[in-house]
Amino acid sequence: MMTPTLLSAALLLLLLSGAPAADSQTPISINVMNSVTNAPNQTYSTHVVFRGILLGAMRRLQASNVGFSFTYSEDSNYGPFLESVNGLDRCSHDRTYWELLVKNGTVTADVGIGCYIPNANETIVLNFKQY
Ligand code: B12
Repeated sequence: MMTPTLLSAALLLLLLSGAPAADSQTPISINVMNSVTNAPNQTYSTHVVFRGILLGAMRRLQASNVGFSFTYSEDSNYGPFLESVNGLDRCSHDRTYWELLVKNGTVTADVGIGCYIPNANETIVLNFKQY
């Protein structure tokens, strides 16, 4: 049987080798598209921390003053709902919204910006769209 000292040393080794540091950076890109007007796309680079949410990366990007801005409202059931990107607001009257596409734009996310956890080097698409 392992002594308590050996057990602690083994646990420490496991922690040091396997788990990334809490502040490790996972690079991602955010691509802003407009399928209503076909305005030119804008692409930004940012990062999430280990297992961090997309909203964190969007806040970081906004704070870095590279021309990316966004607003969101809080839904009591589903959390943050993306309302505007770079000054362009969704509009109920025009039936427009900001769609969230993940996995390099190939998949419609089944959760919002407050729940989605991007993978390393993934491109996230924020697409202005009509429903
Ligand atoms: C209609 C609908 C929409 C419409 C809402 C506008 C409208 N007026 O029709 C539109 C097309 C805009 C929409 C968008 C999205 N939706 Co939606 N939507 C629904 C749906 C089918 C019905 C909601 C509803 O009308 N409820 C009845 C009304 C009376 O209740 P309500 O609380 O007022 O409803 C509001 C909220 O549900 C909110 N809402 C709708 N979708 C979402 C998504 C998120 C993340 C948030 C925070 C709020 C929210 O808008 C509704 C109208 O104001 C539900 C599924 C369902 N059957 O419930 C999915 C649902 C809520 N949506 C979902 C998702 C994932 C999205 C998107 C993230 C999809 C995407 N990848 O782009 C986006 C939101 C992106 C963003 N901008 O943040 C998921 C949420 C799951 C989760 N745990 O996060 C659901 C449950 C469907 C699913 N995939 O299972 N959606």
